[in-house]
Amino acid sequence: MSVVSQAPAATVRHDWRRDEVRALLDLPFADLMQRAQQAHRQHFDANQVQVSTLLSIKTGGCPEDCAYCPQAQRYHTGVEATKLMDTEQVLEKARQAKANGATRFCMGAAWRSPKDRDIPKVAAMIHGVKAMGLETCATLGMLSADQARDLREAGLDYYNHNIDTSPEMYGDIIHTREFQDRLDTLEHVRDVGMKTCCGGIVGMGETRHQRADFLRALANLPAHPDSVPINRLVRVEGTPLAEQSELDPFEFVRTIAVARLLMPKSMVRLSAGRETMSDELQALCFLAGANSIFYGEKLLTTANPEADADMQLFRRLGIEPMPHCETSGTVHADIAEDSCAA
Ligand code: SAM
Ligand code: DTB
Ligand code: SF4
Repeated sequence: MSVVSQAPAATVRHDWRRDEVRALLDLPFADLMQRAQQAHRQHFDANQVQVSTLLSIKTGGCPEDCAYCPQAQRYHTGVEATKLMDTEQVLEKARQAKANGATRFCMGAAWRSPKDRDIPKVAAMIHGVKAMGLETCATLGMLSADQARDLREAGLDYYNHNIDTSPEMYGDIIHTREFQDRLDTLEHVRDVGMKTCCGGIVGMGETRHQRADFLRALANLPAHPDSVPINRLVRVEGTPLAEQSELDPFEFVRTIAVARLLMPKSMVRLSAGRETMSDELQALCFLAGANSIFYGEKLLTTANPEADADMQLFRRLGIEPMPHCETSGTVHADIAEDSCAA
């Protein structure tokens, strides 16, 4: 208790110790939820959730060995490898996403890193999506400094690149690139002024201590990620983690709550894994400070809840989609709506 009370939890810090984070994860559930709510309401309207749509612009056939991933070529998951989509097809999907109320469009590719020749094609997609008034996000694997600059110049707002798990556990999950490679890509992204989207996966067999270390690693990055996707492992047949036992749902909620406390101004995304969550569990995640979701029936290759089900859940909980000018965490709900160009 003493470790927790010494640290005002909702301040923006980059020097979290593992025992402090662990102490937050260990709080009685009601105390943790109350603190997370308080931090959430300090920076956001607790009744607004940001809506992103995800599109796989290049699926499967990935040379990497991420133990959770249905798109790794070496696992037999039934995912068919495709080529990079045509720009016009991508733009059509973005138009649909916008018509359905998304404010951010995230394009994902199953690459270790993009080839330089891919960059102009992706740049054209980004340019077109941005021109529709959507926020743009991409997740294409590792980036060089030059690639990050080119994507920024094409109008990319966010780059998603996850640390995925704690530094300690990383080597058990991925062998084809290092934790440091991830940090390097994040640095290239920050250096060109793009916003970072960085989080990871829980439920891969980690201990609570390792979850604390995963959260600590995120919060101690040189800048807090603007968006923090917290994915619950989707157990896909054929991957090494297919038989992993399910994480206690309250542990998942605790992870969200501590992410909210450590990174109070960031968007915390209740990301993969919602398809198998009850409405009640998702509501608890929103109460814990999650304020973003992926909307639309598919993530990259796995299922997401039906759009109608999400809209119904929003209605039942009195949640409104967040206009995109409020996603930085610095614009409080009290600020007049007319200052928002969304
Ligand atoms: N290939 C790029 C990379 O790995 O950086 C981008 C796409 S990759 C699919 C994006 C993220 O999706 C991963 O970092 C991981 O966090 C998440 N992800 C992949 N498979 C998942 C699964 N089965 N369950 C939960 N999250 C998953
Ligand atoms: C993130 O952290 N989660 C999203 C997004 N970033 C790209 C991807 C989830 C993928 C889940 C497995 C699949 O659908 O293939
Ligand atoms: Fe490839 Fe990304 Fe999947 Fe890893 S997570 S196997 S890099 S698509």
